[in-house]
Parts: sequence; structure tokens; C-alpha cells
Amino acid sequence: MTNFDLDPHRRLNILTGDWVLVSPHRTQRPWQGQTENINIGTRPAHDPNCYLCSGNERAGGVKNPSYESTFSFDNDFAALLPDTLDSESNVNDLLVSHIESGVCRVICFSPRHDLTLAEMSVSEIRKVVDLWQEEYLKLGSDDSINYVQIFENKGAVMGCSNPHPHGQVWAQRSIPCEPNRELRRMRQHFNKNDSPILIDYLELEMSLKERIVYTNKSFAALVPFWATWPFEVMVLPKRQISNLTEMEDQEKTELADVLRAVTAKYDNLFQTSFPYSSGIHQAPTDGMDYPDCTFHMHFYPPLLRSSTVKKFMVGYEMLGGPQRDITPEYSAGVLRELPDIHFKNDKICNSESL
Ligand code: H2U
Ligand code: ZN
Repeated sequence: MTNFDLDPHRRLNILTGDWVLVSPHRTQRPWQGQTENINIGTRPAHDPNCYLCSGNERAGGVKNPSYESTFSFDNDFAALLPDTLDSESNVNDLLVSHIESGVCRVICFSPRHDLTLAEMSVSEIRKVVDLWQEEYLKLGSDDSINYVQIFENKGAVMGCSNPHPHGQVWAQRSIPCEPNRELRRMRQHFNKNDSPILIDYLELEMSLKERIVYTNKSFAALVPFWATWPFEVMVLPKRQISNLTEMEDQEKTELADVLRAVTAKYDNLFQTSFPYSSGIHQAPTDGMDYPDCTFHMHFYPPLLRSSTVKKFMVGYEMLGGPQRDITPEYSAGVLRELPDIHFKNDKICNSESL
């Protein structure tokens, strides 16, 4: 029987089929609760030089409207272009390519340059959820769009170009690699068990409790059993929902609540504006039914020990596969215990209370 706290072991990522190497013995006390470089930072509510702030001019010369909650627009430097002619090329199965078409959008979460999801209210985040739904519906209804990838890249360390709270939507003809791998595994499980893999998984996690970080009536946030990043989190609905359009009004508000809680806990962990890449995986928009695919969100944050010490996916990870020292159970315990009220709004949450 594996001792998950001591023995090096591999864990299966049931969504991708990959394995992660867990080496808990490498460190007796992985994290001692110290915080450093408290990086509260001050930004103006409106920055005249920000291309995402309301009323400002963007790089291409277009002026943003004076928006008051959320705002989305076509990316001025889009990675995908619509209306490309479909064509394939293949040289001896060695040089294989396929023309891709699509649309890239940028979504501003708030007109406030100085906020992030972590500091926004549930009702403000709810407007972001509504916009995600609108974009998914609108972009996905185009016959040439088969997948709508919604994501957020937050923090300079993640290559984010602007601290203004924003995310992106890339909608394209093909299903991208990551969701495609997951969809295959979801279908396999459904065919075998007649139930969606993530619904079965969440049921098990809710009974075990050790990896649960936060729950409300409709959603749960947990550190997956196979998490790769030190404080990776997955957000799952408690009932089968394959995409954003299937959510009831109350569920959209509860999704906003779980996003607020996870991002506030993240900021509280090292008392910093916690960087991450996050995104939604949901049903493709290719006109097929996906009873096996459960809407979910991934949060992949790079930080390991402090606001400045990040995990590098290098060496063995690049050549062999992902590896971690602190266990997902340990990380989940730390995140669970942290307040879900942002430290800037809560005087009780200071470095001593960590
Ligand atoms: P990131 O911060 O994650 O890099 O996203 C910002 C996006 O905003 C990026 O894709 C786009 C960039 O192309 N952008 C515009 O569409 N217009 C601008 O004026 C600047 C940046
Ligand atoms: Zn701004």
C-alpha cells in the first residue's frame, strides 16, 4: 500500500492519460508559511496609458468605449484569422499541416485597472461569466467554429502583457490538443460506465474531502489527485453541465462565487497578486451532443514557496514528465485553511495568521 506522504509514486491524470511523479520524501517540511516581499502594489483605477482601460486608444488606433462593467473586442493582433481557405498538405506523412481558421477576442473583466478577479465582487464576476457565455454562444454558432477556448493569463511571470483584468477567447475550426485529449478520455469513461468521468470523480472527492478547497451549492474547487503545479486547482460543477449555456441563473452566480473564493485564497497564500493561467474546458461547438463532457475550469499557477519562488517545468519535466514534491493533499489543506476574503479587505488575514 502506497504511503502517499512518504513513498515516491506516480499518479494518473485521468483526463489526459499522463502520469505525474510525486516525491514527497524530498522535503520534510515543504513550506514553512513564511511570506516575503509583500507585494500589494498600487495601480490607478484608470491608467491613461493602458490599452484596455475604458475610453483609451488601443495599439491599432481603435478607441475603447467608456464601458462600465465588461467589454470584449476582436484581438488587434489575432493569432487566428477567419475565412482562410481550408487546405491540407502532407509530404510522406513527415511534413503534415492543415490551414486553420478562427477568431480571437479579448475580454476586459472590469473598467477598473487596479482590480483582479480576486478583488472583484460576486456580482461583478457574474458579469464576466455572462460574457463568457455570450461569447461561447455567439462564436460557437458559426459553422466553421468547432471549439471556443476561454482563458486568462494573469501576471507578468505568465507572460501577461498588461495588469488590467482581462482574459481571452480563441475560437477555431479544430479542437485544440488539450481539450481533445480530455474529450477522448471522457468518452471512453462514459462508454464504459454510462456516467461522466468528472461527475464520478467529484463524487469520490466530496466523500474523501482531503483535496477539496472550497464548495458552494453548485460547484467545488479542489486540487486534483494528479495535480502537476504546486497549487493547481480544478473547478467542477456538482451536476452534469456540458457547457456554459446549460447553467441556471443561480449556477452562474455560484460559479462567480467559487472564482472569487479561489482567486482570493491564491492572493492570500503569499500575500501577492497570484499569477496563473486558467481556462474553461467544455463541450465543442461542432453540433454534436456531449453527455460525457463536463464543463470545468483549470487553474495552473507557477508559484511554489513564496511570491517570488516559482516552480520551473524544466529538466526531468521537459525530458521525462511532470514531477512535484509537496503532495496535492498538502496543497489542498493549505488553500482550504486560507480565508476566502481577500487580504486587502481583511485585517485579520496577515502574515502571522498564515
Ligand atoms: P495578454 O496580456 O495575455 O498578452 O493578452 C492581451 C491581448 O491583447 C494580446 O493577445 C491584445 C494582444 O494581442 N491587444 C490588442 O488586441 N490590442 C491592443 O491594443 C494591445 C493588445
Ligand atoms: Zn487599464
